[in-house]
Amino acid sequence: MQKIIDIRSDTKTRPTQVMYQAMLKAELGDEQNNEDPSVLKLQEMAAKILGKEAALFVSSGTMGNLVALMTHAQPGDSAIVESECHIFRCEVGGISAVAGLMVKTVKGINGLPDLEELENAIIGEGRLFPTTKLICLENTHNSAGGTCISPQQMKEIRIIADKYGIKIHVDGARIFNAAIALGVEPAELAKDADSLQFCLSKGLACPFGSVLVGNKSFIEIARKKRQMLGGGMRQAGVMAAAGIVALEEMIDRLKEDHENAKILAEGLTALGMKIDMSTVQTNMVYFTVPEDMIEASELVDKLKESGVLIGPPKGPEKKIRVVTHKDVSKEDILEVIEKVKKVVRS
Ligand code: TLP
Repeated sequence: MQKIIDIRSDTKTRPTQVMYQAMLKAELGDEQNNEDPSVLKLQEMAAKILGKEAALFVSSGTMGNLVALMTHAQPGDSAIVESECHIFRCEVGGISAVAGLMVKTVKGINGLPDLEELENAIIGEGRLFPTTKLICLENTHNSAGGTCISPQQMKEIRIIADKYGIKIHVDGARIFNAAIALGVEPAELAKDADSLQFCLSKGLACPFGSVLVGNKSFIEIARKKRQMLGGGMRQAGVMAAAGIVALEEMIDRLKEDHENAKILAEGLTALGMKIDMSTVQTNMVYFTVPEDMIEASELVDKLKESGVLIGPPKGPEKKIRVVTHKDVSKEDILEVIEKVKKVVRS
């Protein structure tokens, strides 16, 4: 069988053997009744790592974000989001359709909203107004290239939020990538947020789940919102067990993914691909194929034939995303570069 190198996303990662063993042996209970010891342990660990009082295990990043939106704000309120963020672009409009929020978008640079524009977008109290109750940030920022928001930048946004009594939610699907890249504790990145969700199912290699963290009263309401969405679980410790392994063993190794992304970005640049290297901060590389080289979709198809799966070209620039993760080694990355070379030079 042909070897496949799948770098379309870090969501493609498979559980480790240690995870499978932990899942087999997990202590279980009725999660909806708060009786699953493995889920309780995962939540406790997650809250501690992110420096928050409490946590809630949820099925996905999308569910974690939606529950947070519904907990912080009421239908008819508004939320400010960076214009290219996942919540706005890739969560089926749940922010409006389910949470009932008006959305104001603010342009970002490397995923960080412009502070002046952010402040100008705030809608105050008033009988006629959809008052701004929430600012949503994304760290790392997926479509900006896996770019990081630093603790200092978080602080600057906190100052604006506090001036108007607004909450901050972080879509921290890849918050541990940000922490590793910035060389800070994950809690430093969560300190100025009221809530944060991170995904276990991306670079951390779990088959399932995200965790939402915040203070006790926030998590209490979030638990009820999760129930409303049908997200209350039963013997979810089977999945939480993998999450516990992820938090214990899978965070530090993310630096390998970042190193591999750099190698890949440099290799692709040397072949003539256009890459903004300033955005290659974590495990993602976005590149554009020069028009006179090969059609972007043809490159994707030809690589697929040779066993390399990369993201489809997107947008007017036909940008292609590749994401490094634990199931691709440095050797695999070098093989990818060689295969791209073969395609573009043939
Ligand atoms: N991102 C996925 C999907 O868009 C396909 C990917 O491959 O990158 N926030 C961010 C920043 C994300 O990147 C994602 C998923 C989510 C939230 C949603 O997480 P899930 O898929 O668990 O609902």
